[in-house]
Amino acid sequence: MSLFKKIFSSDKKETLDKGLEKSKTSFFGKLSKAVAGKSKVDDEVLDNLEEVLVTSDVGVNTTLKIIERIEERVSKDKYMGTEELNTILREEIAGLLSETHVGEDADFAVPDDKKPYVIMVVGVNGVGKTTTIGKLAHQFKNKGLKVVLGAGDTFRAAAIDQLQVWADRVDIPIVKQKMGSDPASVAFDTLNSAEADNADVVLIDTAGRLHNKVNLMNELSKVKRVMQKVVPDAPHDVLLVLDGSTGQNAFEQAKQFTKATEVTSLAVTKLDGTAKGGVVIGISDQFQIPVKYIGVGEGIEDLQVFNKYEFVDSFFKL
Ligand SMILES: Nc1nc2c(ncn2[C@@H]2O[C@H](COP(=O)(O)OP(=O)(O)O)[C@@H](O)[C@H]2O)c(=O)[nH]1
Ligand SMILES: [Mg+2]
Repeated sequence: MSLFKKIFSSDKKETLDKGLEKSKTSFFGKLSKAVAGKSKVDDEVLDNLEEVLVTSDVGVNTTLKIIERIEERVSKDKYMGTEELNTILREEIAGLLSETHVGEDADFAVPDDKKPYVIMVVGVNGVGKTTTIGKLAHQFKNKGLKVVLGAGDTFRAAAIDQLQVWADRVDIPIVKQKMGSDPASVAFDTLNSAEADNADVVLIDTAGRLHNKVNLMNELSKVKRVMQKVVPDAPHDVLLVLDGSTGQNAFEQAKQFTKATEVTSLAVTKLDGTAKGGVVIGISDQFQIPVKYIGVGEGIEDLQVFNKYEFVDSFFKL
């Protein structure tokens, strides 16, 4: 418990609690019903718990894993009461979650031995890529980092304009070309400009066309290859953005993108608009890719570094 205390900054906790309001009220309501009138964890409680986890979009595989672990603990500790179930469930879920930042460093940061540090942001249309880039740029800038944006979603004019709006808002440079131009060429220009300006972080937006896996794969590989002409080990991070409110669909997208390119981290957005925040638990367990950021609103401050303790704590708080 003291660990929890240490890593929580109270401001951030408040926004996280608020952002996850829907998820946690729903999860808690269901969990309370699952154990109502029961004094000990028996098969019926476990069945109900299974249903709660599945309907919170934790996913079938991860749910079964959690249930198995709880069963194991129940069989060792024959008279486990329902009030202990909460604590144990929490422990098991926290144990499942992979995470990138631990403890005091749970903050927006990039390794300082890579300059510029290149983040390529991928994901299907509408999941929140551009918004997440804007919010991230804002956080990095606040940390004193020099940030450059690359408008690599050249598919729609509106996509370029939208990134421009964020660049103006955060007051940082953007590199762009006309609609329909080659995304790899935009990425190339962006990296050159970042090197010339001695920038610390580059965020590259991409188009999210998933209609054809081979096309997607080719396009992303080309963007990578061309970037490597400027920065040989770029991209340092391929951040896949998933819309947390789409539940099982987010799992499907994660499956497709991890097949098309090497995804190194995840951002799960729109957790404020869903009662199904459990998707974060299932996705990090199933894909073994760390969830780095979570989006809890449309505003510039509504992005958080994902921290499993805070998340689980928020999820389980009434
Ligand atoms: N409620 C909420 N809306 C979000 C969040 N992230 C993005 N959005 C909204 O989702 C919509 C699509 O976002 P956009 O960044 O354009 O997605 P893109 O097509 O992947 O670039 C916009 O209306 C955003 O304001 C979030 O965390 N919460
Ligand atoms: Mg976009």
